[in-house]
Amino acid sequence: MLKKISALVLAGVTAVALTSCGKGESGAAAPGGGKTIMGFSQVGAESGWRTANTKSVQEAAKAAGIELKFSDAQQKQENQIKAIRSYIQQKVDVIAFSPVVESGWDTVLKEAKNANIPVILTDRAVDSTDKTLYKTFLGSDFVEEGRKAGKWLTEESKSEAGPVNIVELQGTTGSAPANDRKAGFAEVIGSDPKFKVVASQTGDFTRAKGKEVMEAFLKSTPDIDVLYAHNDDMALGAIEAIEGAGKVPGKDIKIISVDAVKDGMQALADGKISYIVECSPLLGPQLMDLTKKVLAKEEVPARVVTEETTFTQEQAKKVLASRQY
Ligand code: GZL
Repeated sequence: MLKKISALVLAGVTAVALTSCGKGESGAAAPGGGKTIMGFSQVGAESGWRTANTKSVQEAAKAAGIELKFSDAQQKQENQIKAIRSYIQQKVDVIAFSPVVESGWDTVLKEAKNANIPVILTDRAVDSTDKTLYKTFLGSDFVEEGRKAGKWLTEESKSEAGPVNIVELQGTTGSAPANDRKAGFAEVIGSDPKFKVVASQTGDFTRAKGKEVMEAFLKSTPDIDVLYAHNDDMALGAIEAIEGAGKVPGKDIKIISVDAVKDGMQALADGKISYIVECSPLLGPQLMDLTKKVLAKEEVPARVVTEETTFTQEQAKKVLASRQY
């Protein structure tokens, strides 16, 4: 009899140990019964890039055996903060998110830290000076993406005396990609006075807003030579506006874009876009690898930069069929 009771007690202790192994320091049983649970707050579904990024995260979580609690913030910071607080309440094992804008995160990240829940930044950065508020930041170097765009234009325009009139469709106001892609591009073209950014406004990373703002640029700004769009969706919207104004995109107005999503690469292959700087959304597998290391208390780099390239029209024609997104 005694043997039977001790076996049951042992089994009970083992079960509790197994369920609690899915929760960090606090040892509380993981609601998922032992599986690692990630709370993920996504920016929204504003672009082809975002859709591909969401797919990558969801598929990678499944492949890694990580239970994903996913929320779409519809590009609103307050929705992301609510989602993060909800994940803290649910005592998830780890929180990952792509901050829609750079500022305003310290309070909620301190709440996650106080709850012993590690946070991983993916895609976009925050401007918090307290680097202990998150374990690592996985994503592209947006300043470098802007520099690549500027370097291509500088080379492309080297035989032109100028002025080269540029309009710029910025990403979401206050977001890291908008701030940094603008800065990197300006850093490169700023050394040559022939380049004039004659108009610059946010198109919020969406096709519809990109079209609307480009229509306004075409009405108010004579002699546009170049459009620099911070993402393909805004570039594709601008193409509709340019064609609606009776001009030829890629010829009358050269277009430089960022992302290299399928529709953007098709427009590049068709000659409507002139050059695309790649920004890979396929961050899911690396995010899950980093998550496992963080939960195993292994050292992870403070910054993991995504590897990515650039595409000319000729290169786009060659790779279009094999693109993953
Ligand atoms: C960049 C990402 C940006 C994309 C846009 O990493 O945050 O947001 O460039 C997307 O297409 O909307």
